Amino acid sequence: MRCFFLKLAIPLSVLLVSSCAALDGTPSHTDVDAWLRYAPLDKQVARTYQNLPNKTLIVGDSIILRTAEQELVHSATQMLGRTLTSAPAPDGSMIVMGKLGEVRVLTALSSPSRNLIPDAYWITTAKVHRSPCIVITALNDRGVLYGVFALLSKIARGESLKGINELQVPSAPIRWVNQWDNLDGRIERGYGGRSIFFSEGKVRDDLTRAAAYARLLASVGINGCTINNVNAAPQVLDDSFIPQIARIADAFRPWGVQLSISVDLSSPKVIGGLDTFDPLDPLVATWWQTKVDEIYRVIPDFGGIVVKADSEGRLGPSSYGRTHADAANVIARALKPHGGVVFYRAFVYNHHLDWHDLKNDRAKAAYDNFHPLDGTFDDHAIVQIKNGPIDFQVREPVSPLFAGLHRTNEAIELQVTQEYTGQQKHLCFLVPMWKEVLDFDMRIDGASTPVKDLISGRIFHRPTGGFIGVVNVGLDDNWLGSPLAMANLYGFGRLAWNPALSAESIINEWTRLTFGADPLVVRTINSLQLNSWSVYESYTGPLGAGTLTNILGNHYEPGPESSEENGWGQWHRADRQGIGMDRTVATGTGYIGQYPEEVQKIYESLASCPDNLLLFFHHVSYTYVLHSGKTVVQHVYDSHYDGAQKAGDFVAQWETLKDRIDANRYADILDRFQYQAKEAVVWRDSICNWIYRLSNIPDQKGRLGSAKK
Ligand code: GCW
Repeated sequence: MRCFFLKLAIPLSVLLVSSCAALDGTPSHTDVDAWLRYAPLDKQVARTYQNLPNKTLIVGDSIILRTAEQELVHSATQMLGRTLTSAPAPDGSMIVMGKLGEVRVLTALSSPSRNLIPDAYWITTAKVHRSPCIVITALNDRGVLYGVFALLSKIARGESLKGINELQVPSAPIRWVNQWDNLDGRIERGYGGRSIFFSEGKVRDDLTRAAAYARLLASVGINGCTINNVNAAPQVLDDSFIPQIARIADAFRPWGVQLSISVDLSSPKVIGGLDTFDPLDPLVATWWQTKVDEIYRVIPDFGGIVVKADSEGRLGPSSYGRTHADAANVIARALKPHGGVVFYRAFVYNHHLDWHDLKNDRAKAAYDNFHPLDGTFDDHAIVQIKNGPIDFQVREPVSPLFAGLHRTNEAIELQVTQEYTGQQKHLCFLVPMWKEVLDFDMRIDGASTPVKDLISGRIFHRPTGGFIGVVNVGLDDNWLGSPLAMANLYGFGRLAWNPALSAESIINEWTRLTFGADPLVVRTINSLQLNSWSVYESYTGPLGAGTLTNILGNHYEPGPESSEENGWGQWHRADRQGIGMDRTVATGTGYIGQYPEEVQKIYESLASCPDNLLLFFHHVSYTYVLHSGKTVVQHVYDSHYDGAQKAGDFVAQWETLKDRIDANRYADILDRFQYQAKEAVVWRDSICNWIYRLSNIPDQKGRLGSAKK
């Protein structure tokens, strides 16, 4: 195989992360390229781009613009089978890239259809010295890079560029990922190998994968990455560590990805030599300011700081009787002069709750802790809120805190790494779930107030806000440990950019980019992905019971009993009479009272509570009849048998793709589906057996033979 783009002046970093594709159309890939494989197009499709200029021109100069041009030259060359080259000056028909003001010096552009904002891009056509050109422009360099990726994505998917005039605006300024990497190289809840950043307490010498990660992130518009675990080691702020982190920022910079770090709130004491970390102590404030200034000296585009405090054993402001706002603000004030932000996580709860007390409820914790502080956080602080009130379960209602902060910036935290949803061993495409969360209408004051517009800051006119994805990619070739799971990372980025996109259109893009245009391949993979969340839910945790996994161990195997009778508060309250948490205002924990009135009404009444969240909100008998007409216990049996059957069917669906995709990926994914099919049966039998033991009510269809012990 001959690597065509070797002839071009491509920097080593780009070469190292790129696949060397055959020009004869033979599919070739490396997993590392994920959806950026840019496979050579079918000759006929390639011909439809014959009018695409062969020359590129950047107007202005910056590292990001140069990256954009190199990406365009090498990727378009690879797909189209003809050489694009960078022109030093205007020269006939070209693809012109640059900031709007600078491009306008070269050519008279019409007005964009909407106002551009930072990171938005506009791809249009114009004449430069009478030659027709494609123009990719934006207010900032990063926007130009995003425009280049958008153009390449269109070509890769065979979309026409005729008369292109497209302006895309991101939904929110914050579109970040978090990595839970430890400095020793392990990753908390990571299923894709060791850290791409750290090894043995140091930043890795070879940061090739960090650069490749930034490229993937930039391709879907993600503009920030927090590199270390929220359970942060204080050493990350050591004077000797900061220059090491700066090397990672250097790897990110060409792709416009801002680096940020998680810190331990007790750092002023633990590594700073002070005898306190009280956020209201002036010495502590000075310590944070000095530390942040030191970081900006070596990382001028540093993004900010993430804080997990007073949660799961982490120290926090409660040590000094201070509030979360006090803790967030001391760091926010240090960051403000540099334009950085602090993300303060709302995942604060007591994990020693008394389970005997039926009024206790972990789900109430975020709202109880943060709602009273609304309006006391600085503008450079953002409260980072997990999508649900518990912890990334397969189904939860949305966190009521999204509606509980009107004078505070907020960001939603979604989990790309499948901690409770099959750990990349089971297929579980999460975009349909995230869509439900983002589209959920909180009905604040009876008005339309969907979560996506609350987090963007649009509803309450907040200066900032947005999206955080906990990703946890690792050194494995396919990043997340499974090729199909990469659709979740792609989907997270696309939704953060535009939450109005449908799950169908997102997966359709991803499949075409990753597997090509064969209609059967596209149809089959799209359908597998789109069905996977509901299938996973049906054989693991239906009716809003939460994932019935082993919460004390690996969060993977079935283990419903592990949730009960301990302080973690993930109770199902399942006994011989019934199952479910009574979270009503009338008789339960009162959690439902944290929602705006119209939403409260829906959940409080059994008549209007949706079946899929019934056990989250209500304690009912096993014979309670659902809206579907089935009893709870029969639904559990049916859903587990149905789900396991569907997971088994995934194998046959995949087998229809034999010889239609490359043999390696075909075989690898087949193995995974075969494994999942077996695991789904283990889940089915385990949960059916459990509910039978509790309820003593047999399956009407007499299927419990294999399950009943
Ligand atoms: O769900 C829990 C995870 C922890 C994680 C924590 C958090 C980083 O099991 O591993 O810790 O959430 O989000 O802080």
